[in-house]
Amino acid sequence: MDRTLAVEMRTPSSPSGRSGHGPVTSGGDAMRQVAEALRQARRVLITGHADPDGDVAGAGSALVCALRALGKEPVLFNPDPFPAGYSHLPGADALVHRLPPDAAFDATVIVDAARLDRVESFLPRPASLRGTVLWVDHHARSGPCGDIEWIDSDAAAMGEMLYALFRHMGVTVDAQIGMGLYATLIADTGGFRYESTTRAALRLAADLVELGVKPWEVAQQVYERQPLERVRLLARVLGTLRVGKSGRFACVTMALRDLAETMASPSMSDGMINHARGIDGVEMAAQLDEMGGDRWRVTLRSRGGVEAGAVARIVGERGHKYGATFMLHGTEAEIVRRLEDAVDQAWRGDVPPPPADRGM
Ligand SMILES: [Mn+2]
Repeated sequence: MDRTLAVEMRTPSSPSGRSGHGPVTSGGDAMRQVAEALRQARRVLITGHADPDGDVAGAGSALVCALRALGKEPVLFNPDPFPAGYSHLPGADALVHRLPPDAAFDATVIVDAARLDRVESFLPRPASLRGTVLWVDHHARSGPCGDIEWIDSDAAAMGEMLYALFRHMGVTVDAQIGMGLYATLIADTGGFRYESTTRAALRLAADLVELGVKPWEVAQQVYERQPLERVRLLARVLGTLRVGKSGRFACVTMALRDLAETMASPSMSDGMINHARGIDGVEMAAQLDEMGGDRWRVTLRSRGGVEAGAVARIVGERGHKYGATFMLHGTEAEIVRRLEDAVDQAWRGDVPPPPADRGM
């Protein structure tokens, strides 16, 4: 597979704010530089985007286990809990939601974060406490994010990158480490269903099974240990299902009182929108989350025929091919109508061009 390994030049505005090592040029050595920085480190902070998904959780689990095996002192941090299905992975019990104000690290590994502003607010301050900042991601990034930036946009999940890293570092990938890696694959390929289910992802899954990972064991943890509150919330959210006249648009709503009355947390609604998208004939699903006042967070999920980004542009927002998330103001009925009209408009191909300066 044609891999793009990008290493960006350090700039004075890099997140650690240090200017210790020389400029890094582009080439295939990003992973080796991450490995070298980890080799030299003792205390390593591991984090990812807030409101973590299974990719962040699985990567955190695997990194904790691998770094412990190397005799390091990893600290796994996120301001928010891991999703319930991913909280029982090996090493995930080490997750902390608070760092001592003076906690200092030799290196900070940031995984799957896509944008620096998704993590910067909770990284240790001053930046010198972070040590060398290692940015490991499969999302394109904008602007400098780390002292060493390793981006592989072909990787289906963090697990693919970490498996290569661990092997390069001579870590024996056992079933413990493998479970976290496998969990990232499940998370980001939707259980080996999405377009991201590449040959490389399936090959890695097979390798991990050979190393002792039990797919049914991981799948049970991820899919079959749901909190009762989540299933109660699902029942309420699905009860709001509406399908547009054309049959191409389906929408569900999560009201604040649904959360209050089921005692569920907002992140538990993750994935519910897929029930709406999964209806035969539906091209675009939306979930409206009530935020209070007249604010609603809109999540769009497409099956690919109508791009979520196109629908987002019609309502003045932005998004990707398969998904978009943005805020809208209005009544629930107004927003549903607006989105339904936008989906029909996008279906006809009547879409404003993307802004030139925004590569999505
Ligand atoms: Mn990911």
